[in-house]
Amino acid sequence: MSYAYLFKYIIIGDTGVGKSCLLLQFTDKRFQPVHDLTIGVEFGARMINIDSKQIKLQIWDTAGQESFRSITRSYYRGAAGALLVYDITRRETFNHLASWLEDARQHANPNMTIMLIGNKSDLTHRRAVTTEEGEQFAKEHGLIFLETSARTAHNVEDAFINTAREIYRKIQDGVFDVSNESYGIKVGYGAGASGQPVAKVGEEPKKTGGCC
Ligand SMILES: Nc1nc2c(ncn2[C@@H]2O[C@H](COP(=O)(O)OP(=O)(O)O)[C@@H](O)[C@H]2O)c(=O)[nH]1
Ligand SMILES: [Mg+2]
Repeated sequence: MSYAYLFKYIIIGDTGVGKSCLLLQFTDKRFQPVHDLTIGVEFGARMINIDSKQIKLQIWDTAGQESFRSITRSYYRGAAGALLVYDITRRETFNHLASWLEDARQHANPNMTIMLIGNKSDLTHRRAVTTEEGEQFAKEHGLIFLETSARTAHNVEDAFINTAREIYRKIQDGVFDVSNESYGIKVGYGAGASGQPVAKVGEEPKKTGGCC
């Protein structure tokens, strides 16, 4: 299926916070209580619509364990968006956010959009991190924030779609050189009848050589 843009996302955060479940809920609209541990990196894709444009999200789901951190790092570079996930019932996953952000800042492009997600919002009786703490952390670090439940699907669509809206807004504002795929954005064909690339917005002259 044709698209106006393709955005690459990466999902990061500690093991067990629900990264794979969030991806499955978004791509397949189902919750799988027992999910195999993600080994290395897996990916899913789904088409969404923003501003009457078809946008394909290509989402890379990473393993949270320290032993896979170096593999994960190599995926930051080509990502336009990141979902940084913690588990509202496990405070240590919230405490580790700073180290995940440090990794992202070091390895990703500086304009990558980061959505902070407090997952497992259905487990209210086991909550260990308040919504206000999540909001505060997001505000301090310039992130967008939502609490989600991969189990009930609460806010899962919004988490992925709001991130895409923000990336789309940055394209409109000319923040990215969209001809440079290392930003995690690909301009597609087909939304227009003319067969021309749909987006010319924010395009800059093509860079030669080097990266990023
Ligand atoms: N109650 C509840 N459990 C969840 C939710 N998301 C994930 N889980 C559970 O948390 C565990 C870890 O999920 P998984 O997606 O494998 O975590 P990952 O290691 O971050 O990919 C699994 O047992 C899931 O069933 C959620 O929103 N609510
Ligand atoms: Mg996983």
